[in-house]
Amino acid sequence: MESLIRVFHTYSCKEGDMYKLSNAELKSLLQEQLGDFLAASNDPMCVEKIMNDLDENHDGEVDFKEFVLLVATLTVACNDFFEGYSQN
Ligand SMILES: [Ca+2]
Ligand SMILES: [Ca+2]
Repeated sequence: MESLIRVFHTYSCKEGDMYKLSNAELKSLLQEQLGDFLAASNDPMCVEKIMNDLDENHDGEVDFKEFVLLVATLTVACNDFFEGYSQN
């Protein structure tokens, strides 16, 4: 859980609200942390879809609570990837 917070904050503090991921921040988080997953999904709209799905309160940004939902979803979809990631 702690490493999740660290990853989230690394990206969330780049611009705007320090505790929320903007579209651009989310995109670089996904591309840098989940590049293999996105490549495997073979869907150029993937990031936008994820963003829309995640932004529960429709403020255009993803807060930590919303981010945790993403991780839960992706963990189910891609369990092996996250098991490998957490060991690094
Ligand atoms: Ca931000
Ligand atoms: Ca939101």
